[in-house]
Amino acid sequence: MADHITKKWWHDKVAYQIYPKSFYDSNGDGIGDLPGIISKLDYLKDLGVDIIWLSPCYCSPLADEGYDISDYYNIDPRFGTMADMEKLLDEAKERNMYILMDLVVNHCSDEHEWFKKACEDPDGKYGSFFYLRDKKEGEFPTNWRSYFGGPVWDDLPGTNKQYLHVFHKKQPDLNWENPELRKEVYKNINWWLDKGLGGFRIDAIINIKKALPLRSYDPDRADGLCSIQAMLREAKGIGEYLGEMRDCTFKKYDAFSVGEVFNEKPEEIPDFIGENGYFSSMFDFNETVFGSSEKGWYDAKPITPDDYKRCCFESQAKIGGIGFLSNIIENHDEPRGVSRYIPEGECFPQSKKLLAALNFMLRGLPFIYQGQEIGMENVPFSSIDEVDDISTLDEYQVALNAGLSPKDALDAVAKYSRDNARTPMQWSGEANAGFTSGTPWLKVNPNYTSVNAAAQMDDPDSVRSFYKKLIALRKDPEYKETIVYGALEPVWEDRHNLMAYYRKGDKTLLVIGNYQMDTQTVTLPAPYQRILLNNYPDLTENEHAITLQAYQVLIMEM
Ligand code: TEU
Ligand code: CA
Repeated sequence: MADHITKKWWHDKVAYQIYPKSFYDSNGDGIGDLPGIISKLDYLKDLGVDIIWLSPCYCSPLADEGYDISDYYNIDPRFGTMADMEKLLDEAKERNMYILMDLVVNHCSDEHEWFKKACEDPDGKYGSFFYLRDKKEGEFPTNWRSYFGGPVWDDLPGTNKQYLHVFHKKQPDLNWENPELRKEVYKNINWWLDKGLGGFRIDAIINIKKALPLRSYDPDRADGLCSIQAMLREAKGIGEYLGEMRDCTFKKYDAFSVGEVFNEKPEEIPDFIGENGYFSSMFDFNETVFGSSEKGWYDAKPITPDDYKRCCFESQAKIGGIGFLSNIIENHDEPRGVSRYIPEGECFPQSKKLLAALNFMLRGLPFIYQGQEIGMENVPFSSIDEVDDISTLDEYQVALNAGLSPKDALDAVAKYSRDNARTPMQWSGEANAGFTSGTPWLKVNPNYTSVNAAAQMDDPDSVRSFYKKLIALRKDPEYKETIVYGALEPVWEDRHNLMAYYRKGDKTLLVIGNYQMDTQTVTLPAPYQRILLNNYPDLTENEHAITLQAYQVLIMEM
């Protein structure tokens, strides 16, 4: 399998996502910042991290927490200065680490200079950087519903036109049909790569290609609007732009790029992440989108261990040896994975480690989201007033409109709120979880007294220590080739609450997890040679039969 793949510098790496606002606050203003990140590089190095993806820290009004950029060439003063960014790049390099920034170019902020100029002269150069349409009374140009609720059209201030925003109204969509706009984007990417960036995570990129001419689709809710998906299903030819972007930027630098790609068709996978694909990798969202409903979060169906297994194996089969998925348990848009993928009431260190091992050993690039390595959990929200995230606020309203009581609406959206992942990183059991000496911008999860990094650093049985062992195993010269390049082969697929697979390269490894509280006995097809990792101190064996304890997970060499 490895034979036909050209080896790349990033294949054997381990990545870690930082949400700067919530990682570590160095100056007591309650907001995480770049100097804070620099001061924690050794913590990440100790864990074994190679690549760090920073969620946006460019100048931004923070309407969508930085995913609304008003200046692509500067750091927002709340996060630090360009000198801090340069220092971060230097310090990372010294530790053989790579920094990725977030490339948010489906849209910019309505406070970006381009947008201001478009308002001043909608028929001029910058007007054509956006999607503008003449305003008609009582009718929008199309009936699309924004991802954050409401119509995608708003008045272009000071004009008789309207502009398109598939996300928030402070995030006007950029017009990728315009070669001048594309040139500006590539210029910016190269400017950052010249500074020594390792690459980019590429935000919401499937949205850059609109089906033209823009038109309405059948409404799918009582609001008379339709999901953006209806339009995206019809949009053809995104590859032209993505290929051009690759050739004008990443390729020249051998940079790493990971795309936020949803809904790719199986036949498109080689174009996206094959040899000379548009991106080095793309995220696997099969597990995160499972159970989602067209109606909204309130109607989503929870995922069971068997569903989780099926989703992982489906993605693995789809990609095969074509390229490398980036595997996640959570990110800044999702609830905490341990609260989502482990049935309610069963979240404890062993089950957290099981989830870690099952995900980490999949073929692909492991991405860890800040706090995942210490087993951070969802937040117990007691009021919608505690929520900051615009997406959750919208979904709460959708739930109320559907007739849910305020309490039921809160319970329903709390499970999926993006704020679950955005509470401050829990560094210690001290005030504010050691995140800030001031008042944190978002309430700290009250469980920080028991779940925090300080308590786990020197405990060999902690969740963090388990992650550290998983990372070390991936880098072990004995097993690296197999873990990075080896094929994945599911076993006992139909067994309830058992997730097991082989990784086959120059070695054969068996990963096996008992995804439940009850014990489960499995007869191994052959004796194993050794156990490489076990989340329990021992293993119950009888000839070839092993009996797994509650949420016991093993990595064995066969
Ligand atoms: O997310 C894109 C996206 O489509 C979603 O993840 C989803 O619609 C949203 O999270 C609904 O809750 C990216 C970023 O990851 C996200 O943080 C930004 O808000 C969004 O793009 C806009 O830039
Ligand atoms: Ca700060």
